[in-house]
Amino acid sequence: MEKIQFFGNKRANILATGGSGSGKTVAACNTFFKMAMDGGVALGDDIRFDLIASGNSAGGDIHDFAEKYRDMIKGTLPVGSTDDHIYDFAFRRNGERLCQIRWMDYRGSLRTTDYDDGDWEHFFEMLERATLLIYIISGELINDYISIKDGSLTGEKKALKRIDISEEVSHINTLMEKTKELRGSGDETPVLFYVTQSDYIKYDDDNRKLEEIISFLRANELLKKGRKILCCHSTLGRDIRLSEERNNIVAGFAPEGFEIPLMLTVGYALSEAGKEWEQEENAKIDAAIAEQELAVFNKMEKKGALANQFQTRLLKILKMEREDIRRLEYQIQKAKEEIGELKVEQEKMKQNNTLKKYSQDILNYVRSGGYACLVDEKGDRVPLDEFFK
Ligand SMILES: Nc1nc2c(ncn2[C@@H]2O[C@H](COP(=O)(O)OP(=O)(O)OP(=O)(O)O)[C@@H](O)[C@H]2O)c(=O)[nH]1
Ligand SMILES: [Mg+2]
Repeated sequence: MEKIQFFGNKRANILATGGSGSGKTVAACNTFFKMAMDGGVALGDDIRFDLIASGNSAGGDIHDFAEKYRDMIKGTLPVGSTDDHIYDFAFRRNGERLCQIRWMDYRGSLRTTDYDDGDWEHFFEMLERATLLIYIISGELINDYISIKDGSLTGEKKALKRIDISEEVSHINTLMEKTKELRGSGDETPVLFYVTQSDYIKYDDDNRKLEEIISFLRANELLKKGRKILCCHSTLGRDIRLSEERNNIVAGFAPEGFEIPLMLTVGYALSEAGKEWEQEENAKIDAAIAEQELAVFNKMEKKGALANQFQTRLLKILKMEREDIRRLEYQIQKAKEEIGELKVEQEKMKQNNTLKKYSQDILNYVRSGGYACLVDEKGDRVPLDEFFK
């Protein structure tokens, strides 16, 4: 097995912000099962990624997730959360632990009133440390936006849906401002707009869904400058049918896309850790190269001074001095060779940056699914590869 070359555990923090009923708990549970069942997810024949529960409450967490998942298979959806919950996971690649993950699933009621000071502190702490800034938008809202745009919603219904959209956008803007306050205005943490319940979007094609999500973001001025902006979507089933109260699944349970926010988060964390490691190694090798270059410079000066001396004195060079020059020439040659070897080592080190390589594998996995895209501040699509650069 390949050896990991970083020091200590890399960490990723996940906080997907969204209102009550936006699908946070469904997302946590389905992500866990997608990544824990059948040995996780695969990239080609040789690479597998999976998730294990870790930490003191691992046993209880697995049990809770299993209960919820069993209920969903039998047709019952989770009731709204009454408490916040922190999950600890370890992300693995071919059985090797790569990254510790802390995932906060909070009760969306924080948008109403029942959060006390302690709850807020907890939430803000997570907002400050989250690896990506994830904003959940319901697929139903995106569909309302489409229906307003294409004229299929009119009159009072349209007016009401416009308020719903504006309420949601206001929440996101407020959160964005709060995040800036906590992390400083120079913060460049990437933003992920995560559309849950994407079965509500009237177009089945994934690309079309993503186009409509981007159109929504553009129309509502949510594409901020100076940041990488990602979009993705998930659903409990493309053709899912729920009961009228929406607490039961009538047919079509076939979850899709839930692992994508996790994969994007871990990929980004590993790529940042890889960059950090490379910078540290580079600095060490750069220092060694500078030392050798200084040695070459000093010896050239000494050699120059000796040669100069003979010329000005018009003396014949002494045997002892000739040996001095030869010794200096030899040392200069050796130092130059050493510099060459250090430069080769530097190149090799960059190629052996396994953290970057692993993050690239994760990106390749995400790209193969078509549930996510990267856009610039104008909303134009950019190749997903640019995300980790
Ligand atoms: N159609 C559809 N409905 C979904 C999907 N995911 C979640 N829902 C609906 O959304 C409801 C709430 O999902 P939760 O995951 O409990 O939402 P939450 O964000 O955790 O809500 P709180 O815990 O109250 O903050 C579910 O009971 C379903 O009715 C989906 O992919 N498709
Ligand atoms: Mg919940």
